[in-house]
Amino acid sequence: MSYVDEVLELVKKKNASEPEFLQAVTEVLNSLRPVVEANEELYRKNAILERITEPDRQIMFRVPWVDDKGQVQVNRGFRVQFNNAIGPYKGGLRLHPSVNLGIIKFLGFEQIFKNSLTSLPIGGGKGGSDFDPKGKSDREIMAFCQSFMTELSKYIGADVDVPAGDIGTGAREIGFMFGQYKRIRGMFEGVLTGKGLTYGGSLARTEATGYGLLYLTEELIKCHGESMQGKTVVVSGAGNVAIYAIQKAHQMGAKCVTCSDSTGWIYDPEGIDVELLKEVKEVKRARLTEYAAARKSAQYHEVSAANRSGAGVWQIKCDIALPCATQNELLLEDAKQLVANGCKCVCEGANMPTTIEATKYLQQNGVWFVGGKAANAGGVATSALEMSQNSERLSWSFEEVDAKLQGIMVNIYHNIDDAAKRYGMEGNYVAGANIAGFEKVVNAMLAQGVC
Ligand code: NDP
Ligand code: 2IT
Repeated sequence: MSYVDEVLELVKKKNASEPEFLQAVTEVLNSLRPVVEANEELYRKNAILERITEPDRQIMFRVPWVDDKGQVQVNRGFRVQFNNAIGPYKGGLRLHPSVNLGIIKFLGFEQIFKNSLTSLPIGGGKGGSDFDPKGKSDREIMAFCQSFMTELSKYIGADVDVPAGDIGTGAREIGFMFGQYKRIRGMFEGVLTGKGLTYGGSLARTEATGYGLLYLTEELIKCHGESMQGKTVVVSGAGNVAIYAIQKAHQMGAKCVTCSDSTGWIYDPEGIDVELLKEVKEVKRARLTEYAAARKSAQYHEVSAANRSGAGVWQIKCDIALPCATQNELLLEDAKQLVANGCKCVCEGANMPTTIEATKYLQQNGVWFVGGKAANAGGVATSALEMSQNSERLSWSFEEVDAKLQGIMVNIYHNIDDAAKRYGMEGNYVAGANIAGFEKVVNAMLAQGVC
């Protein structure tokens, strides 16, 4: 049996109850086959694949907090520190009722390769909780965040592990967590990124994931002789990544006609009104029904058993599709619909939004497909720029950070393109990203001995 197959068997046996983690490992290891075959003896002897698929540590803890009625609530907190071969653990905190250990492990595993691709010195980690921020008062959010950080603070630090935002964790939550870290540890340091601008946050971090997604997408289609001007784009999600992806796409002359949340989706043939979307989602924290109510051209579709969340947006004819909500939201049937409608390009703003079968179908049908590890790396890259600014106790201008972000994303596109070509898989950007991300981490692991 090949080394890849042996380790895949082992990982399946050891993590049988974690489907998302197994999906992420299967996708990565399968695409690494040519690299592993070329170095089989060395990697086997050093158990590289066994080590890279086993987190350094997995921390799980109780998060008790008191709700507005005086009732004690208990959630489960997680931090998975996956690999720090090339830098301190780095990755977001997800607050969503679906969170479990397997989901945090899949995200932490992906983060190793994504962070490596940024070319910046950051290792892979992820955390979060099954806490649901929806419908909670600001006081309840603060109570949860303070309790969560009371435990998490024991395991993180500016040179150890630097968490950030993800689904359900934005500037408000990072602020509450930062305040609690400061109280407990008695120090002001860059232990979290995505901070507010008055206390060490970086300009352009809020926009970075969505903007970065578009910088990479633009480079990709430019290298295929096309431009963003006049392109029709469908986007899923209506959160941090989706909002700034839509904004940048519009700045580039494209038109985004959809967005979605967990209860419905919008088709707006005149183009999504980003300012209205920001008001509904960032300020009011409301549902997309409010967007539809305020805009004549918008058609709202409620999610139902027959119309799963996000699915509707893939039915709309487009040139480019950008899934920006959550994992496994673009299935094989959606991929077929996109191809039938003439979609040329899919770039993932979310982490693993496209299933393995859907990815294969898109690639086999000539769609330029870039996975989240490369396409959404602009968020964590800008987090690393925030860490640099914190270390030198300076803040850079918006233009400076944005220009660095753009340079990083263009560079990522060319690195993954080159890596795919080096192994005879031209145009397979999934393999290219996994190979380019893996090579740097493995070199560092080999240099550091058995650890
Ligand atoms: P937000 O919480 O800001 O927004 C998430 C959006 O997706 C919301 O519109 C939400 O709907 C929708 N959504 C979330 N979960 C589900 C679900 N299970 N079913 C249907 N819809 C859902 O998160 P982000 O925009 O930050 O994150 C989106 C994706 O991008 C995630 O995969 C995340 O891991 C990834 N990512 C985020 C980065 C960042 O910097 N923030 C960086 C790189 C990747 P609703 O409004 O109803 O909650
Ligand atoms: O998935 C991701 O890359 C993020 N949620 C951002 C992580 C970070 O540390 O900025």
